[in-house]
Amino acid sequence: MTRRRAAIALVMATLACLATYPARADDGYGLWLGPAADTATGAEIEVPRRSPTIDRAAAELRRSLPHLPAAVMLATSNASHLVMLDLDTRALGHEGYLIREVKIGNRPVILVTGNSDVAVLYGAFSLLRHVRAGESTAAINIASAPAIPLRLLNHWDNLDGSVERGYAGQSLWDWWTLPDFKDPRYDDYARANASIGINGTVLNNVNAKAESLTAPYLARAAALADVFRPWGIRVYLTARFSAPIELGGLKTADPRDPAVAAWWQAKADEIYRLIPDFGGFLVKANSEGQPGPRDYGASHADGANMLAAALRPHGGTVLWRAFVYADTDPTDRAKQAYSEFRPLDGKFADNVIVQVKNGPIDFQPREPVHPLFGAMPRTRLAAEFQITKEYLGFATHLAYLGPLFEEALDTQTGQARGQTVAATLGAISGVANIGRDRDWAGSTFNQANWYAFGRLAWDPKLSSQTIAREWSRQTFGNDAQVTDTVTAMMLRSREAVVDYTGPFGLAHLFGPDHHYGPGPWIADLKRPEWNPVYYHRADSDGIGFDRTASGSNAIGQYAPTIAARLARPETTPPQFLLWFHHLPWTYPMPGGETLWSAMVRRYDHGVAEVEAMRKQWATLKSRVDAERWAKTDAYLGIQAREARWWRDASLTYWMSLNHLPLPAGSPPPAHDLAWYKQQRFPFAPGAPH
Ligand code: BDP
Repeated sequence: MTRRRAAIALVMATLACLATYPARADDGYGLWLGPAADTATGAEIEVPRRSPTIDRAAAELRRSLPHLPAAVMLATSNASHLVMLDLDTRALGHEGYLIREVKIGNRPVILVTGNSDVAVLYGAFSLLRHVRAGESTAAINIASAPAIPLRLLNHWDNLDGSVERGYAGQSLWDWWTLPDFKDPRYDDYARANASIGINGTVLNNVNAKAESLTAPYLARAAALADVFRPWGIRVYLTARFSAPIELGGLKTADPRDPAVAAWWQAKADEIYRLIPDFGGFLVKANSEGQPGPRDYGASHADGANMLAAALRPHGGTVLWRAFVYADTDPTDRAKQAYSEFRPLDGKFADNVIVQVKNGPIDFQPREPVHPLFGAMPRTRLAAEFQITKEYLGFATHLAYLGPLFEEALDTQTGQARGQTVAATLGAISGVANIGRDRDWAGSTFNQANWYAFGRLAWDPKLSSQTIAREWSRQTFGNDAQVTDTVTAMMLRSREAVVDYTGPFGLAHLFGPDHHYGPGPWIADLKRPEWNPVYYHRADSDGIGFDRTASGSNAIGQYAPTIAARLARPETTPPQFLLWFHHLPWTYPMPGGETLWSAMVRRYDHGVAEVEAMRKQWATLKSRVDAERWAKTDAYLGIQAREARWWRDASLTYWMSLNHLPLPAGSPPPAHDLAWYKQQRFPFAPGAPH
């Protein structure tokens, strides 16, 4: 090739590249906040009174807000400049904000205000969202206050750096180099959380180690708390109930023993000397082998109240988990938390919050809501969701959880007129999906789940669709085709996972321990309720768990109006059919087809949905930066393969029981049942150790 032709070829190749890859590579580190602007943006920001928090709000606007026709003023509502405006900010509470165009000394000013510095910070992030969405600031007037006071991430991070059910690399917290080295990433983490209104973080695993309460680890937690404080984020720790024995050398951890209470009181005092705004303890007690008050014949309320008394002088809170089940109760695992906690309503101290998983079993792709919501009117409750996708395909499957969170939060409890689950909450916790991966969450789309959790925790009335659009625009820019396509993919994604893993309310069909892949045939684990067969109860005649009065009567734990609907399969929402009913394979479904053929159709639909998402994503190749495009594309490939595997393995197994053929047009599974049963995944990520 002559030099000239080579040069032309080079130019052509470059042009082709430019045409295909419009944006520079983006490794996703900037999350929905985008990469840092290279230069100042020109927006005029006025700050009458500075503080570490207000400074952060100002820096945020200086770095990302474009020039606006009016200056932006960041000031708390008590600032002298604002007196003559006579704003009524009482309804905003401590954290709510107001963004309004006002006149100050005859000048138009976009005022961002609230009753505290952190409220102003939240307002600044809200203004950025507004402008990034392409909305005008003329006559802007936005007021917003959080619906739920405590909005927390729960990290299941271990002191050795591993993360239980974590699929985004090692723990962010480098306990080994803390407190001397404060990785700048800790600040970036807090900033991202503040941008969506998260105001607390539990640093360590609910399967807790007592060592996290020793002086060296408390000093490390204090270093993190110092970084998070200006962002309005308080640190919480999990507390191992037997710590007085393990660390204090006591003979017992009985909550009624004064020496035990004194040990916790001294520990709380020690913590607050280091972390004056320490949030409190999260406790998993008498659950899956964790120690707790029941070991001594004391109740959950006895245990929680003893810890609450230690925190009370300092203003701390105990989050006591209701995730309990025991093999001593043979009836139905779905009933156990209610059976143990409902009788304790009114017995918990007022700085105790009982933290209830969104569903009665365990973070399945779909569960009905937990019957405890609305059923403990004299107890503060938290809802616990899993943001990390333990049961929805780990990091690789695209599953937008906005619809899952929304569905639970919007559900009517039936306990009080018009009461939704969201309305019963004093706190909300999300098990974090964050690790040391460059993109934080293991994939770009997993970032959306962190984002959606925070946005819904602030305002449970937001729709998951609105949040998806908002996230897409901030993450990929304002190209309408990208926003529409990404939103459409996101909105179909969770239902696809439900369909290919377990339609119609089937649940807990996952491989043991690691929970990767299908294992509906598993029947030999030690405890009955660890086995998938316990949940689906399939045999040659039918499938599903009878939770009506003729079965475990779990429906009796719901409010009477809800229970009445669940009592009969015809009035049970189809998505929960097999959760509540055991039905013949030939049960006639509403459209006339049999249950079996409807099930197969759903499995097939789940697989087809993933193919559809792949095709949608392919159309964005020239519109999304190459790095994020390629990773998502590869992950969708994994998901397509694994969706097919789930469908094939499940159908093969069901057919081994019901001996029914596949409906016409449904492709035969790729392997026989023995092949699926033989698959082993000893190094699957996230398993506890
Ligand atoms: C289950 C997880 C397990 C957790 C447990 C919990 O498999 O790793 O420890 O929940 O929430 O879903 O305590």
